[in-house]
Amino acid sequence: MASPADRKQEQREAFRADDPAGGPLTTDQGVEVDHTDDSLAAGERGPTLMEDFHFREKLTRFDHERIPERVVHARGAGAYGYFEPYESCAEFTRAAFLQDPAVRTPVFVRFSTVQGPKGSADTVRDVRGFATKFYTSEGNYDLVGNNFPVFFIQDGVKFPDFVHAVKPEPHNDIPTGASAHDTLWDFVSLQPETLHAIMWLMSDRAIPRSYRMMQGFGVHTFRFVNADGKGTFVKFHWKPRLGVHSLVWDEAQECQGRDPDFNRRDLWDAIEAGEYPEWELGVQLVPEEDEFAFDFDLLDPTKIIPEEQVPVRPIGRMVLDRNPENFFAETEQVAFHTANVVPGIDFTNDPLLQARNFSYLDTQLIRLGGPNFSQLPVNRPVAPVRNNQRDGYHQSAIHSGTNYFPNSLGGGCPAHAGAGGSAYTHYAERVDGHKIRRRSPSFQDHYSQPAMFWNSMADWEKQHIVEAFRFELGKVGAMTVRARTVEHLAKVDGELAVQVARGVGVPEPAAAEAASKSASPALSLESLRGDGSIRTRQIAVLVTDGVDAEQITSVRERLAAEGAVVEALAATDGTITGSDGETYTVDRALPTVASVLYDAVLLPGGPVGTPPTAADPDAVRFVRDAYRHGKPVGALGSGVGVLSALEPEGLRLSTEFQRVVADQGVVTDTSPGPASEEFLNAFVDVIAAHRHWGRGPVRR
Ligand code: HDE
Repeated sequence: MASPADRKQEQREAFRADDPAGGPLTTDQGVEVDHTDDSLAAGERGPTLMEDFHFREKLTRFDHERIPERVVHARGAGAYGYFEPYESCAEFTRAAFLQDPAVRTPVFVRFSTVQGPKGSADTVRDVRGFATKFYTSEGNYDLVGNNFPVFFIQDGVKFPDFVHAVKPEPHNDIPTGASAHDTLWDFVSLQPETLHAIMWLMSDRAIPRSYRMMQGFGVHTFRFVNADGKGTFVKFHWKPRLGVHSLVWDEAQECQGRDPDFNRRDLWDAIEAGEYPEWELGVQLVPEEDEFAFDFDLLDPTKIIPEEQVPVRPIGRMVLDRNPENFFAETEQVAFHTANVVPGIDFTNDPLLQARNFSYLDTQLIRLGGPNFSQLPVNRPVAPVRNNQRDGYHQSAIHSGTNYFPNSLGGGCPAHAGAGGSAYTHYAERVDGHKIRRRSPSFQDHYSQPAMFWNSMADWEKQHIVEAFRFELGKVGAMTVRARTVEHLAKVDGELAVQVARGVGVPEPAAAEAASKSASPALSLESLRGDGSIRTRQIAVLVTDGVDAEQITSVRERLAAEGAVVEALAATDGTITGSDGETYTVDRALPTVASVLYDAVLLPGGPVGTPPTAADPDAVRFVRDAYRHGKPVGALGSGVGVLSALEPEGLRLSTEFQRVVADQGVVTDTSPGPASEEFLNAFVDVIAAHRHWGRGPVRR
């Protein structure tokens, strides 16, 4: 098999084959074009001539540049990388890419939002797609997952209904990228199987800080099959090394305007900077004998297996280390399909999975314009392809020889691989039953797991969920829909329902017990801090002329050593003059950025008694927003004055020299000069914690 480096090179060449750099402009037929600034006309002011084949070709090609966007998951960002297993998984699966820690399998991953069109904003409240194509030696394996472990419906026949309901409303195509509208909530209120995924959607998981900081889940129960043909149920989990972190709703909304590309820019920039995102692949394994050992059905995609019940076993890691060369060729044309499996990985009878196994190939036939899309470089397996499938739109292979089987004229090729060897063998599950159109009774409990999710949340997470329900239902015009949804919430948890009812003006339901008292601590963001590092966090340092240069340098050096990205922001671009008389480069002008684009802010001081940035309304707003969004704030020397001017309620600030105070994620030290070790340690700690909840208001 080609090494990842060879594969990279091969893919690059595949793209460049038609695009040799350096030569003159040509037509698609390779005829050189003298220039492309004027069309051929009959005289200087005369009509354009049909004869101008270059003009016609150029316009025609342009007119046909667009292909249909994905019917869901239209907006995405992708990257290449590799996967390597920690050890052989032969006991459970014969999949070749899960056997040898020395073998790296190339991957392409596409992250996406679901509801919005290709040009919508990144930070909407939505599920995120997390689809991985493994180019294994045995053929392509696609793990087409999401950042939620459960889905909204149990049977794929309802998928068009669900998607119609969540997509913009049909009469006016509003809202873009948002779930806060009548048709979605009408559907939800009539379809309680959606409730578990809805709880996730209302949680902070639906507004990730970064694609690099979210989990991925295969959702369905799949099946591993080992070389002896023994099956084991398996659920797939991706865990990000940097931990799981989210935005707060207010900033997510502001981000939609400040930087609609917030998540994909973050992915791109990190990879360009050599900060390769990394996830651990984990599996929950359930022996076949235990199929009925749970109080839910393993085939029901609206259920999780709590990690406390079946621990997640880490089996390998994935690193994304290369951005695509061309968005359209790779990220847009990549075609995932749940039915792309390799020997050792098989399906279960999850009805949602079975539907997906039909839908993905079907959608690609129209989206990519015919059956030959697997020849596109991003989709092409590294394993050899030999079969009698022929022709069709956009065929780029030149097949020779016979095209049928059996044949003798072609030497009997391609021959059958034969059972038992390296060929894919479908798991010999026994199936029998009557044809019925009815949901299994084992799929009927729609409230226990949403309740478990709710019970597992920290207080601040519960608060955010209540606020999200209030926002979403508050946007729903039909009061009957609001009320019906709250009635369902009452069956999940009485307190949740009461809190939501109060916010959206519907009758409070009678107090009810939680549908389940169980909790799974692994579901809370509190338990998903990752490696606890501050790598790639974006830290803004607000500077102005006269700023204490020693302070900036000491903080910059330490944060950079920890892997954070530090940017100096000033009222205008160019340079500022520090207290030492030296000039320092400004990274960005404040009016071009906003606090929502950073993870933390530092306010250095100036000459004693002068809060240098206090006079700049952009700087004051920046700090106020960072504070309101729970972000770490550091202030040194007279910089502390900017913070105290905001009169933060109940917050303790440093008031005397040489005294570091850390309170609610705000670290202050009024001392002039370089930041002390104590200050730096405390500032790094509060950045690592990401957000700090429960702060009181600040002066507006
Ligand atoms: Fe998808 N889904 N889906 N889906 N899905 C598509 O395929 C579908 C479901 C997911 O980055 C489509 O190529 C059905 C669950 C991702 O290119 C389409 C059902 C999960 C992506 C389709 C589901 C997903 C898609 C649209 C219910 C998480 C983006 C374009 C039976 C486990 C992949 C395309 C990418 C894309 C169908 C439910 C994840 C129409 C019928 C559950 C990440 O084929």
